[in-house]
Amino acid sequence: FGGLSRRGIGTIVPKRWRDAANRELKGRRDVKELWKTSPAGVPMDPVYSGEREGEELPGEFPYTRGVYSTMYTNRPWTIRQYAGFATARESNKFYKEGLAGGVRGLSVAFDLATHRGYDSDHERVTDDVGAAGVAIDTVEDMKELFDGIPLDSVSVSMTMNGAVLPVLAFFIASAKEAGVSPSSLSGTIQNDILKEFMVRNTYIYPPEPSLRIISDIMGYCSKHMPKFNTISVSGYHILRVERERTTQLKQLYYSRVGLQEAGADAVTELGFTLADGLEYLHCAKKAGLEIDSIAPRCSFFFGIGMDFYAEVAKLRAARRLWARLVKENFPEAKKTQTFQLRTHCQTSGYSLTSEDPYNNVVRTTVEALAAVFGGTQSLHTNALDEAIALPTNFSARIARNTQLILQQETGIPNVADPWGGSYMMEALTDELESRAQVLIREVNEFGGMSKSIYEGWPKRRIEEFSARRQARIDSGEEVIIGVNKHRVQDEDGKDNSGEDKLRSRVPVRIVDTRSVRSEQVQKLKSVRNSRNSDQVGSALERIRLAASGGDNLLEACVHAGEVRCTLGEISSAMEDVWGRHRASTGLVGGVYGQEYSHGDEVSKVLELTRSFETKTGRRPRLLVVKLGQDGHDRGAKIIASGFSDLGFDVDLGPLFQTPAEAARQALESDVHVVGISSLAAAHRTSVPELISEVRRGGGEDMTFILGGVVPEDDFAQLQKQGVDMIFGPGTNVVNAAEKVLRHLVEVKQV
Ligand code: DCA
Repeated sequence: FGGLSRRGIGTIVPKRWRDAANRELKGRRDVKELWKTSPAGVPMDPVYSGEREGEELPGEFPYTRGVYSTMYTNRPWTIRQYAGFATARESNKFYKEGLAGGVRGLSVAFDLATHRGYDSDHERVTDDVGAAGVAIDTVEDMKELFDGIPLDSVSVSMTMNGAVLPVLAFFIASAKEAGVSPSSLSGTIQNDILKEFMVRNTYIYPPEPSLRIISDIMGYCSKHMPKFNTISVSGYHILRVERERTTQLKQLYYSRVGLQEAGADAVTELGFTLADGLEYLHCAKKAGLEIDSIAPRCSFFFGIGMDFYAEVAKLRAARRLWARLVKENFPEAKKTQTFQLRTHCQTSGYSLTSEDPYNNVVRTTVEALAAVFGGTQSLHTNALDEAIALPTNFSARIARNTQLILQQETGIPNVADPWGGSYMMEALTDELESRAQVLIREVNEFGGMSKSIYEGWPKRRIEEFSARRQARIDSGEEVIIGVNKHRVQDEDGKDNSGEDKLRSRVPVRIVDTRSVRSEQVQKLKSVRNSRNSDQVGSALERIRLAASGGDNLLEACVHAGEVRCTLGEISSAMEDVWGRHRASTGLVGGVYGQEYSHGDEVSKVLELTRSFETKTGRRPRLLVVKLGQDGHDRGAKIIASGFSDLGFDVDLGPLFQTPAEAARQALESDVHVVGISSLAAAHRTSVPELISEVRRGGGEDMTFILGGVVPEDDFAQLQKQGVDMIFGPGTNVVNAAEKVLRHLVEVKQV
């Protein structure tokens, strides 16, 4: 065997690594097969080491170099593309095409109605059904979603946090009906409610019962579903929430929470995510569960942005820090897997631009490389059009092929942790680890993550950072090619003003939410007509009792699913006991103005707002609203705090408003401008509805501005319906404020 270790090309593969690799291979392969050659024929070892006493190798505690000894040399990462839209039938077709094209695991995106626990026929979700993900109302939908897909061999991840109980229950019940027992199901449920309170807002219940749900799921799965990951503690959203587009669901736009120093945003993501993870383990322990029965099925989810080296180091630091934290916090832990941080990664939605969108292929490739060099277990690569709409078949294929090319053409999977031993990478890993530790200490001083979240400081910190970063991008300090530098028009030598025209046109997928909704309403009717109402009544009563204490909630929900209770019924049975959580809306002030480096532009806008006030007797007043069930409010908050720093009097509407509720608020506050932030395709129906409600109520002169993810093809229609200005991702807040002021004065003659 010795001949396979080649002194002379830099390393000897230590015997202890070969022994560990053999254990991992479980006799299924000969370890010699892990020695490969590069695509051009250069021989390569599966691992390289510095031949130093006591040095850490891949697969060894604290897992800096990877959770497996063999890593991709034995099994490459899972290509897991997040997808889902319209009906279960259409999504099923999309999944099957993906699997046939090389996707290895599924990842389901649900629509916002499902996330928030509403059936498709509920009055609050008229525009949300099937828009940002697939609509699921009953077990029947879930059966259709996985029809013909072998659930005992394909692992399924589901991004669900609010309505996590009915969704997981429907998954279990539908698998059982397809002949697959819960014990054979592999996959992951996101189930990370703390970050919903921090950033994404798709919660339903208050924090305390929400945490109880997590423990109940962990308890049920540790007994009945040993292969299923019960949580995916998610940093992705923490890091990049701002340009959120929920479309493809994954909340595609995540704010780049930027600290000032390079790499510091990775620290925020790392610190808060690991602190969340610890909190969940503590809760489960408090609920009587053993650490070694739950922690091995606790997984993570990180976003990977353009800060290449820092992102690689982030994953290495995450594993090391997690292993050490678990050891420190749970001295009783024994199982190896308890200490191992296994993670999914997604390339950053925030880094995608709607301007010059083919650049996004390059960005995604670079980010995918960072995830792979960092040792991710599973990866989603974004499609090039995700800053504009849901991926088309074409863009989804390119995204998937990006990973296939990395796996099959480059030789990258030939080596475990190729960066191990690099002076730079090891130093960066140490740096990120120690900075994240400081943040985690701060959380501990506050009494843990739940307490910190109730106090609101992590959210404020994230919002401050994202306002700062937006200011840096707007002032050009942070370069985004095609957005604040080398814009398409710049190269043509034309005027830079007509922002909307700059976007290169790409074909977009449009979901006809009206027809999805009417199909779902029909399906709901037929389920309701064919079930036994006594069974339904007693199943829902059992859930209420379980919610008041007692039975395992997931067990009660599986039963409810089986007798065809709907998602909305199950959710509201728990709401009867716990109520629905309402978040307060607050603004961070002063941050944008301070950070924006072109003081002269800010002064110019402030001058305009002052002269507006002198002339009209009050400051220009703006109401920022979000309509429907889209809870991604980072963009709305940045606009609100940016405009406020520029002299506007800003109101921020509560989340989840209907058009009528938003119109009432606009009229009561007598605002000059209503700014609607739309990331989940609500603009086509909700926006015109809001405008006509305002007009009907007497607000004939009100100005309407729309921001977020709006395909260019919709611009003309929206303008006809009364939208005065449309600002897409990448809009400079100072320029937008100036345009709005000029519009008020010159067009509306306020
Ligand atoms: N040698 C031996 N076995 C290996 C190796 C290797 N080099 N690499 C992986 N495996 C095994 C694992 O042990 C695992 O087996 P198990 O199920 O018996 O434990 C199996 O292969 C699958 O590998 P894993 O690394 O767990 O990868 P995934 O199944 O893709 O899971 C994970 C990744 C992050 C843990 C999961 O939570 C996930 O898929 N998350 C996705 C979340 C998501 O999609 N979010 C969307 C927003």
